[in-house]
Amino acid sequence: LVWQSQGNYQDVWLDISDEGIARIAINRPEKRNAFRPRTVVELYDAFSRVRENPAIGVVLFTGVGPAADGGYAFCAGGDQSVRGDGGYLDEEGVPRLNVLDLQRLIRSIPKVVIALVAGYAIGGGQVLHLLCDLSLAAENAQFGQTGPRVGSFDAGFGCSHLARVVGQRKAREIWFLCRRYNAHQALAMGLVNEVVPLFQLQNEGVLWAREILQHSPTAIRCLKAAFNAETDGMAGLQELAGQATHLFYKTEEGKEGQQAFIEKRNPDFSQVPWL
Ligand code: 2NE
Repeated sequence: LVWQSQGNYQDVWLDISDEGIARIAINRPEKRNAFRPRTVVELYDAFSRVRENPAIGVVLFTGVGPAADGGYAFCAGGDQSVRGDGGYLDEEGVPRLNVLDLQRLIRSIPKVVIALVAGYAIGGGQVLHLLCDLSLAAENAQFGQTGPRVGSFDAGFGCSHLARVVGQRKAREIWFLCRRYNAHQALAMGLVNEVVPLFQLQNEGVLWAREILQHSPTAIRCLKAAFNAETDGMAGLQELAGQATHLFYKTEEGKEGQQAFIEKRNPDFSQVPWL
């Protein structure tokens, strides 16, 4: 697999492969890949670039590591050292952490996002991993919430989607007790799809991606939208509806409507059966 680096980021790596796979990594290993506002802006930009690239079908989302002290992390959540009055402060001193926008982008991007978790996925980092379509954990992965301990919480997808993935009892345990869970515990509760040795994590992600990439892009895109539609209310239905409109535009029937407008004539749908 040949990777080509893209973007001019400080906190993030974006690599595009020649096989339809992108890799996005948080690059703050000395902070266990905790995100600050800049990190979120850059992640949003990287995911948006990938969204616009029709050659890419699968995104591997991970954290750079190990750090100089040998520690691994997918992401340790919000960077507590930049938390000020009203939230996480950006370089202008404004609380501007658009991580909820990023969560929605990961959910709505019409490609498969696979989290590759080595080390810690804690707090907002655990939520980001949760919102990926699939999650592969290295043997050293550790998951958990700390919000009630550090004065924070995610009452959005971080609760509702977690409860859908692991069940109400386990989700409440995770948030109320703030314990840590190892990779095998995470597998047992359905939080991850598979546990693999650390050295094999990226390879495994590439194997899963290659398998997905053999399948129909339209089917995968519509299925992802369908899974979201079931849980995301009107916004979820909107995504699925967008896929339906996209398919309709490709039909003779859809094209006739547009062509008739351009040619300033009445559309002729007489050949279209009322199935
Ligand atoms: C992640 C964890 C368990 C790792 O522990 P360990 O022992 O392996 O490493 P250590 O020494 O704690 O951390 C290494 C360096 O990373 C920094 C640490 O401060 C340390 O830096 P130095 O002291 O060496 O300079 N670091 C790690 N996590 C950080 C963070 N989140 N912010 C800033 N610096 C961080 C352990 O480090 C840990 O428990 N981290 C904190 C996890 C946490 O509480 N995250 C925030 C949850 S709230 C949240 O993410 C959130 C939300 O609830 C709602 C909306 C948005 C965000």
